[in-house]
Amino acid sequence: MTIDALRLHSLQMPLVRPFRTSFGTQYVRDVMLVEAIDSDGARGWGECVTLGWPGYNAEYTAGAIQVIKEYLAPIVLGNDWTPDGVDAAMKVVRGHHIARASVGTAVLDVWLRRASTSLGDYLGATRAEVDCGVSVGIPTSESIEELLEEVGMYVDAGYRRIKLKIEPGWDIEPVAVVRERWPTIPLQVDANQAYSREHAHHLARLDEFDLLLIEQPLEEEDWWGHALIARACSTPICLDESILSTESAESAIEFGAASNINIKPGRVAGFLEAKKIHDLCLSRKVPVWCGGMLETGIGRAANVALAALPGFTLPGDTSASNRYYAEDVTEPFVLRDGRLAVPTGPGIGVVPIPENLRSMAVAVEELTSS
Ligand code: NPQ
Ligand code: MG
Repeated sequence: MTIDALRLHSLQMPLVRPFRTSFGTQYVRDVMLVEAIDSDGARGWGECVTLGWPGYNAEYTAGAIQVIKEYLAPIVLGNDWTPDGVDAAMKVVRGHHIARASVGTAVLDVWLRRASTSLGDYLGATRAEVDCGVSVGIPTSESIEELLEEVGMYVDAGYRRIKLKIEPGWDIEPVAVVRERWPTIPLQVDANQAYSREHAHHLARLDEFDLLLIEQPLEEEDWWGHALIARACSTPICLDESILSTESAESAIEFGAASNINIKPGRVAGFLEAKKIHDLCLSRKVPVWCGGMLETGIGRAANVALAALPGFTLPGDTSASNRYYAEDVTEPFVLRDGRLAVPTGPGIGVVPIPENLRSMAVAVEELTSS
């Protein structure tokens, strides 16, 4: 299967409500969708899950586009690929995992559609639907009432797990109030690297709220720090930004830095690596769950297939389309009984709705081997 062209579709998608985390507030999602076209005209899609600026990690959308144009497209275009072959070939580009994942997933999608195989089947999904959680930002007003209103809306919608963004100054009180209102709901927090090692005893105060996990309290590369926090807290520590590969997942487990892992295919440079991390964690009895990067239906479809693997035993941030967008670029993913159905069609099982793609796109760049 020879890839003749890559089309980079840049979309601006307004969020239904501001999404504030410890690293800033997002009002619009800078989306980039990679469309891969093979020599027979078959097409595949991959979502580049970078933010518009390096707030979550060091990658950002304009940078990913440049790395794809300058370094990844010359590797991929005009050559014949298998899914693992293209991922391996792009490893010559150090880092830039999200950029590599977006191209590798588009190529994987073409390959799967030609083989009439769904991504779920290819990865080893064992479920037809997945339990869904939801990530709740810090209210821009920092009003507890506003937080309770938003959480209440998601509980009423049927989400099976609530995740609260926290940062120093917005942690103990909001968690206590939500736990008091909903004493038994599965509840966890995500700090997005906002704390330091000196906060170990402060974070241990969260132990009284029966949380599923505390996600990424410290900076990406602070392995020893996360081991220290894990010793200070009885609440399990989960890593997100720190886990870049199967080797870092194994290191996190062996160092005692994490007792469960948030898997994001973009962050680990693709779905094949995501599956490898799943398989390692399954063998070590370490629970995993599927993280979210406010994907459109393109990335969401693929994430839901991954979340259907047996080791994904915690609800993921695989929320419905309407959690973030009034209108999705694909048919919307709709929550039913707190779950999303795994797409069954070939490849990722969805495609952009042409008129939505046209109306949401702010730029399209076509890269060919000539
Ligand atoms: C996390 N996601 O788990 C990330 C953080 C995050 C659902 O909390 C634009 C694109 C804005 C991706 C804001 C969730 C984002 C983003 C926050 C990811 O750490
Ligand atoms: Mg996170």
